[in-house]
Amino acid sequence: MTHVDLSGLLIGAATAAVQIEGGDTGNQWHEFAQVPGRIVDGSTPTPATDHWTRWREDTDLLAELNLGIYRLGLEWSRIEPEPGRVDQSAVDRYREELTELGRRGIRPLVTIHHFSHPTWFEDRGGWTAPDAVETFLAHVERVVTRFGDLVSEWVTINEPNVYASSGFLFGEFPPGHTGGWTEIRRVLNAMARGHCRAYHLIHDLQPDAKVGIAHHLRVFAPLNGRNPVHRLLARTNAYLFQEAITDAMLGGRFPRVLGAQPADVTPGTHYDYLGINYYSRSAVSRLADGRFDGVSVNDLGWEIHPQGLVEVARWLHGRFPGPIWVTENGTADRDDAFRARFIADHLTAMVSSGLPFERYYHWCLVDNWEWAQGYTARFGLVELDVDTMERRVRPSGRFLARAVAAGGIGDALYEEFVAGHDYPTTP
Ligand code: IFM
Repeated sequence: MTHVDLSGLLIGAATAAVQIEGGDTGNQWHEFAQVPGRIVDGSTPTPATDHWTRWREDTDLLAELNLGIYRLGLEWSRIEPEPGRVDQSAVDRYREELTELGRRGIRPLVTIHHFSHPTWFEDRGGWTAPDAVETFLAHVERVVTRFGDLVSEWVTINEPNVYASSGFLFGEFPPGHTGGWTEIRRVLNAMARGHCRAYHLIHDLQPDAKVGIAHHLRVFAPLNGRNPVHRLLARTNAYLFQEAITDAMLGGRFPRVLGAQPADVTPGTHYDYLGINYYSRSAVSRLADGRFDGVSVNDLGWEIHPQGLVEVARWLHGRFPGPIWVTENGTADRDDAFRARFIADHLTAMVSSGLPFERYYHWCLVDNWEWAQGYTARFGLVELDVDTMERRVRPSGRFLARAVAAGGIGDALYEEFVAGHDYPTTP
């Protein structure tokens, strides 16, 4: 069956400040990217997509694509370039953009921490510093008091598990450490405390706010289902990578593996929605990611496994009931060969699941600066010419726009954009 009814879903796009804005030299990614070899194409987050100056054009694109919701980040280092000093011109610039989104009827969901923060915070130890949580909370309060009249939906922290593992185990994110669990635990413990306390702080300031995290969840499957070691490792990876931190952040309950229960966090509900960033499945035979043979993959070699979105959402919802917002889902597809199919397959899986999916934010709007992948991974509904900064809507962008306008994917739309556009597969 090809027809999918999308009338019960709000559909939009998601972005992150450093990945699109360009021109900010005060964040730790700017510094990290200066060292040759860290970013695959040698690029830095300037100019990214130059959204800082081209935001009106990008807002036009959101409207052109019929997207009624938009997830964006506020860059901490722009707002507080030095400890305690607020840059009013940055606040004004963000307010202008948020005001325009409101005028267009595009509802913003604002991320407060998305992998980046000021260099001065990083230099003090970042999330491993003893006062990290208090420093973050001061920033949260600053942001909510300055933007709360324009924003009522917040993501406190994006993908704490990716931030901690990439920055403190794999060395691919700043600070580029390859240590072990001790540092990761400190980071995760601080981020979870920061989120739980921010949840209450935001509600004190804005009782009707909707607050959550954007949690990176993946499927961990044993490479060989009959191998008990693979099965055990798949369980272990899932627990250490995403399950323990879920309990701490959403339930305020810190499993021992994340350190002691903090005195300032009481177990209870710490979310208003379940934010899920979903991309792929891992085939596990060791403590690192692997992949099955003969599966569909994107340009980065990530398995495309739409049903996995339902699987992780069912697990999360079973543990923490609530409305589900897919805060990110998308794929690296430079030639736009299969993105429309990817979107159709994930939306179909969501809608047929019977789970309370309320929103879908596609990652991302315009091809962006993809952290350690630089400009090489193309996730956009809109193609970016990195030399001219020219934007061009891809066919998959037009497909999504038409699906939103029609309230579903009908047979004709499916035939035009999806049929015959198959995924690449591995041998
Ligand atoms: O670009 C990232 C984003 O910042 C966090 N989630 C995954 C995306 C694709 O890799």
